[in-house]
Amino acid sequence: MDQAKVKKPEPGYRYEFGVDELGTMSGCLEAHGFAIVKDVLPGEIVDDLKEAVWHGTDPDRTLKRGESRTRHAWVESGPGAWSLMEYEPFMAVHRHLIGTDEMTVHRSAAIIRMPGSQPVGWHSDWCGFDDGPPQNSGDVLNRGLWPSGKWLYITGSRPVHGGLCVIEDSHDENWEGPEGFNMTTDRRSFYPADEEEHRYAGFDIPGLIPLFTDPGDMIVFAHRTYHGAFPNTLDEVRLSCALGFRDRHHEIDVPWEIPESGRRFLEDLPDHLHRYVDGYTSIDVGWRPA
Ligand SMILES: O=C(O)CCC(=O)C(=O)O
Ligand SMILES: [Fe+2]
Repeated sequence: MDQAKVKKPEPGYRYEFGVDELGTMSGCLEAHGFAIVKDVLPGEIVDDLKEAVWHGTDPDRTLKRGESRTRHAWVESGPGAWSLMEYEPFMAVHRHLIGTDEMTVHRSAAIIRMPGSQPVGWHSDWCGFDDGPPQNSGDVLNRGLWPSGKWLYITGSRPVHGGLCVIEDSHDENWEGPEGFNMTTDRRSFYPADEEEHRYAGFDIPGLIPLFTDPGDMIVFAHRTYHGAFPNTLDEVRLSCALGFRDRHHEIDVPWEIPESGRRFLEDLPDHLHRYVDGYTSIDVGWRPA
């Protein structure tokens, strides 16, 4: 597929909103499973975040062409990441999405995708299709019903640059996969009906919405929404990060010890931001049941 030919979609409804249109933004999120909030961050903050993504994810700049790396619990990497909580217009979007100002940091991540990096196969981040005993950290943290994706693509999202895409309406409980595709056994992904089960990573899918965003925009999607990312075909590094919250009254009893970097974060975080870490769980992505 020639990614350069992929056009910005016109699905017949509005999915881009200003920071002063959060009510209609939520309407789109509820109806179609995704929305874009335009210009949440000014250029200076975007520039600081680029530094913070490198610092938290690949401080020695060792990544090579074709590689990608994800830093989990990126908020723990230092002031460059956590000071995002001091930027009120950003926090206002989160208060709106979570429905309260009593929020605690839930999950955060930063991703670097080098030129030539591979696509991200289709998946839902939600782990609530199965409600059995948790098998990994995702089963512990990703079974909530609040919006899962709250991404900042701080080098912009474009198909040629490893941009994000979603499938419209795929957040619906009764969604059975795109036409011509079967759901995987775990329901976290889908694959062409005439192939063996796997996580599909192609982009010829009915309902596909390739997202085109500017560096200060926020991409929001619902907990079940299926999404994937194009390969990065440009000679420019793709950077993205996310810092998400949950209602602090939604307590999560985690089976792991808070790792060292999480303990240091809680110690170093300035007092005025402590209101956002009541019940903070950090993450141990290697955790498995005994
Ligand atoms: O890198 C991307 O664009 C998508 C990442 C993603 O969906 C994830 O980390 O769950
Ligand atoms: Fe995802």
